[in-house]
Amino acid sequence: MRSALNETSPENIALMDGDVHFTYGELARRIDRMAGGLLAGSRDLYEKRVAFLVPASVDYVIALHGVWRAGGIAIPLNVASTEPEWEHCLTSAGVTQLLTTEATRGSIQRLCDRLSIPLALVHEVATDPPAALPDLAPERGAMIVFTSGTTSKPKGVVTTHSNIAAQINTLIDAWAWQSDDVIPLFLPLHHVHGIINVLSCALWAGATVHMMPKLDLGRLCDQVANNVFTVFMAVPTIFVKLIDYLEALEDERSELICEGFSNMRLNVSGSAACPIEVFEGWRRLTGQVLLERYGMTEIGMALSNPYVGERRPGYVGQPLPDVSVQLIDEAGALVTEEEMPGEIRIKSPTVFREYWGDAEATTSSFKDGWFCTGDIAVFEDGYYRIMGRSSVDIIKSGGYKLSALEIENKLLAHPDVAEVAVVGVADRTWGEAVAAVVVLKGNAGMTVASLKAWCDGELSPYKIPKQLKVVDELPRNAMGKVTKPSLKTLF
Ligand code: MLC
Ligand code: AMP
Repeated sequence: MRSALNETSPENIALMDGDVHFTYGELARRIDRMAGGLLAGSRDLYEKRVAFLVPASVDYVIALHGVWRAGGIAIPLNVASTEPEWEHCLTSAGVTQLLTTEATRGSIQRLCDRLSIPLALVHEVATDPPAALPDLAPERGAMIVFTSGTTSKPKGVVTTHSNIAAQINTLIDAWAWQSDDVIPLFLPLHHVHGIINVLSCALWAGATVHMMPKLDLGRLCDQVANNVFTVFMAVPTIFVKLIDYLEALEDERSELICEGFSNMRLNVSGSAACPIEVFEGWRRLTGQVLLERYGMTEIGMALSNPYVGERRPGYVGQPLPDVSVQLIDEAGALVTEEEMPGEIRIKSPTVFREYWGDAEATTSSFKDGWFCTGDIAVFEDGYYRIMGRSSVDIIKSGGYKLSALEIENKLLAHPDVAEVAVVGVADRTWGEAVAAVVVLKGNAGMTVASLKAWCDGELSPYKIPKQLKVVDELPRNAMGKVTKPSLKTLF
């Protein structure tokens, strides 16, 4: 893979960063200069891990592609994380260099100094590229994305150049990406939805991406009303927020924006279950029939409603090309009958190589060569429907996958907390909201506000509990294990 950047029309606009545009030709030159600077005279970075803390901007793309081009493994960090969270990523992945910007340097400089990781600003690194950049075998590691799971700390998912190429190609074909597409990118750029489905597909197709460092509904809708975009991709929470926003506007303005959405060729929802009310609400307002798809950091996208054909509300469609799907029941047998639930297992060229530095977790996540997703689905009348997850310890809030165990471990460090259990409770906006059930020490008191204040700087804002119940004791089963499903009824 050269660098996953379309090379057929160098004069086409690849990126809009605020009011400034960058053509494909200009971007390719900047990426090569970045690669040259990272190589600093050596021939190849040989999978050296280079992390970057860069907001959505042209610098982000230069950092990501520059590392790829130089043969390193790119590790995009969450700009909203806290120092302990970054420290886990940097140390567990053995990061040896960090790239950042003037705006973000202040928040990570102290950590890099403490960990003795050299830090550089993206624009300072670039030099003249060497005559030859390394030739990259497809099976070489390209990226590590950190994802939460059933373990306390997030795991680093390593994808190869070949995995990334397969993840992009399958979507380009399935959703008919074209070089005249224009898409807004407001999703976080440390997860595959933003990195692969939006940014990488667009840059491979030769399309234009509008980089937005933050979701700003007003500014976004101004551009939608001006018919700037042809494709729109978001998580269900964003469609909920948009529906509320549009319904609160005066009729004339709302109609203009809805027409802008209606004129697009494709609106996609994913990363969490799209409630049928949201699917219907969006169709009522904009006329767009949302295309819902299902994916995961470890596998890219696996199931999708059709681009042409029936998009069924509440369903995630069929396997994408080259993706094989099995449902396995609790007894470990292949589900062969319709309407019988089973765990989704995947075999596909899109499936990741390994969890970085965790051979045991890698091995145990595969059975007979199939990746075990932990998601439960049924197959009904030609379409898959996601029913939930096998683990109560995984919470999906606003599209982010959160580990209840990670949040519990942090809350246990609170001086007044004796015991704690964290669960996800149904929430109209977030899908699931983080809720904590706490047993306090002695006569201590606690409110949601005081808990939130304590969590500030310890946990990324979206992991901080939104609801709290103080109880005398946690309900446990005969084995002494907290019965989490029963806790959800407290809220
Ligand atoms: C923000 N907040 C959240 C939250 N996002 N709370 C819970 N869950 C979330 N996801 C809280 C903040 O802590 C803050 O709380 C308040 O909301 C306002 O913060 P904000 O940053 O201004 O919110 P907003 O910009 O509106 O962010 C909402 C969002 C964002 C939906 C745009 O969460 C988002 O970008 N989510 C997408 C995540 C994603 O891309 N996932 C894909 C993973 S890959 P307070 O208390 O301080 O006011 C994957 C595979 C696949 O899943 O299939 O795609
Ligand atoms: P992540 O680990 O952040 O990549 O999140 C992947 C998880 O998001 C999957 O394992 C599912 O649980 C969930 N997910 C993604 N898309 C959908 C969808 N369309 N419906 C339901 N859950 C989804």
